[in-house]
Amino acid sequence: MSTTNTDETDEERPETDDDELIAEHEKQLNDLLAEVEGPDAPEAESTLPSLGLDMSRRGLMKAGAAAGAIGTLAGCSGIGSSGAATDENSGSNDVPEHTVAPGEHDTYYGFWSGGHSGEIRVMGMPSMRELTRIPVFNPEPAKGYGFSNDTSGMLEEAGDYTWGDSHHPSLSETGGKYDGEYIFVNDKANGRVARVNLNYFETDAILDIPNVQSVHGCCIQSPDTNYVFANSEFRTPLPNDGSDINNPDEYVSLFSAIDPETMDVRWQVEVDGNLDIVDSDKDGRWVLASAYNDEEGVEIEEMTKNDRDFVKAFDVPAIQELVDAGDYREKVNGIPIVDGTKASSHNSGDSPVVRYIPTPKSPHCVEVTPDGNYGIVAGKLSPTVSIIDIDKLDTASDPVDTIVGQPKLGLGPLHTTYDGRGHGYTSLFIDSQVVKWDIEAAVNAEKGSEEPILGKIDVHYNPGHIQAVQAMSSEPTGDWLVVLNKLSKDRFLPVGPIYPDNDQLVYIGNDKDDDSGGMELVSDHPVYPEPHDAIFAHKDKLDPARIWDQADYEGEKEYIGEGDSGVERLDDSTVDVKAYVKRSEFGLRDFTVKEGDEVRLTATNIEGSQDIVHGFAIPEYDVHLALAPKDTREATFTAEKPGVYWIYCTYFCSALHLEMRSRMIVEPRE
Ligand code: RUQ
Ligand code: CUA
Repeated sequence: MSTTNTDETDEERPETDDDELIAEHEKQLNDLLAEVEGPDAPEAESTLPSLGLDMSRRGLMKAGAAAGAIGTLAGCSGIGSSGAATDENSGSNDVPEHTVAPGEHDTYYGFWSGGHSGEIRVMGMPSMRELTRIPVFNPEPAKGYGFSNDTSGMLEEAGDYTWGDSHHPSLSETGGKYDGEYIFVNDKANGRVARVNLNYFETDAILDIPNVQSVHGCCIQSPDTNYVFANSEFRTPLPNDGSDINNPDEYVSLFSAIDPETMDVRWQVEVDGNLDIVDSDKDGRWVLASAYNDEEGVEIEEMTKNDRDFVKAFDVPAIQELVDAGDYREKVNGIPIVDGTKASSHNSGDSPVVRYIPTPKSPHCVEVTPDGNYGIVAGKLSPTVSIIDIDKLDTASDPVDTIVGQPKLGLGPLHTTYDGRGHGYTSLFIDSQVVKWDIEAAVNAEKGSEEPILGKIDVHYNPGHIQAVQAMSSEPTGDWLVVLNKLSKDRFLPVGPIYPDNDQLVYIGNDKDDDSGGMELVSDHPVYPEPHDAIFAHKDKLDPARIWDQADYEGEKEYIGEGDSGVERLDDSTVDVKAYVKRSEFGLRDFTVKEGDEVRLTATNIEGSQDIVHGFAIPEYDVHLALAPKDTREATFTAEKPGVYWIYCTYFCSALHLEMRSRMIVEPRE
């Protein structure tokens, strides 16, 4: 539909002071507009005050299409050759600055799941500058993650995998608003959910969910984060212990409710079909899960056979009541399993605890609108999205009646996000476009109508997730949106056969009656595979610590102050080593242990100045602690090899950083 992109999309409009040339172009454009629209044509809706140029995209498109004049325009010296004024993506005068000047801060935090790089990436928005990374499912040396006893112990207890596939980050909420406390994110690969503490920007818990294999959908319960929900995508035998292996009919998908404080599973619900993505309503009652394999097939042809799959709507308080009353089928691995299948007695009466809503076809995501009125299910193999009226989940006698709209948006709809002004923005994977549409218009239109479409833009290429700022909360800001494109093809310098993905920033603050509906693509950002999804919060929603507060680990780890360094032999084969760390010294200039000793090292960075981090690295022992100010970490290892091992600091902390050294001496045992 639209042709809004060129290869120069991320270039800034160059300033020009050639007023004469501009005036001439302005005249040409106005002449064209007059020719196309007649003398009564309305004033073009956007102006270019800095250039004194009255030119709208719509005007251009119309002029171009009707008069075949795009070529003429592009041929104009100055405009076409500069790639500026005819560049439709940066052609708006009223897109706010998206670059951030040196020393200035971004307005928003963006948290990207890292996909199979297993992490969370933190970006500033709208600059899209990467601020940091938070390792979650993978050991990561820069932050000493997986190298200190607490972090390596956490990874070991969570299955001891060395990788994960982080998919759907959810910010914790209080009263429907992001409270800046936690991010929860799932591991699609190993069926886990992790919690990231946003005071320290550090993963503080990982739950390996029993009875499930792959967790795809993950969300918090709005409005107060009383649960975290996780959908198992791959159907497996229950328990998966060798029984029913050749009996796919007996495989199940489970909906898990997790306690966000203890990070334990409270209960699981078995359903028919599978479970894909999940989102919560805004009132703490219904949770909607999409599904694409109600055929319960194990091969692709089987999985895509039917024209409909069932969205499952879970009545969470009702399920919790069943569990509290002991009204569940059995416990497997200690977890109460509630029967949520279609044939379950809990689903037979007027108030089913799981409603099965048929939607076309192998649908992908479900995202609830910020006002909590609708759950929008993208059709994936159908060009439609289905609008589920959440109030009707309680009242409709036939689940089909909960679907109150089904606009036809384009090919391969995957995800939808919101601006809080009544618009949906849906990614179209196959069309490589974003479509903007009017939600209430879609409710009022015939099913299958294209009327609700307000505009489309091309994106590059094959978008998956799409997220606008704070769109998952009740407070969308309606200004920026990011499209996470799976392919980048020709957009960047080639870097070998594994290409970066392409995250594109789009401004959505202008609602315009043009081909794009006012959407403006403003920048491209190559990203390391595969940022899967993202969530954004205003910077005022977070208040991260600048240095550690030792009270936060008191009782768990010892703070090693300036006078506390030393070596203590506990028994013949165990040695305690304690060292403070500061610029530019380790509290122990050296220490001696015996071959075969278990060394229990505790180190504290006693500095109070922010941003002075020290590393505690012991070559050949795989020891690396990253010590932020006032932080303490422990590492336990066996001193297997006699010799001298230099200890050094990995963070460049002072002019004497290279000299900041110590020695571990391992004496041969007689
Ligand atoms: S799902 S690309 Cu893994 Cu988030 Cu839709
Ligand atoms: Cu401490 Cu470098």
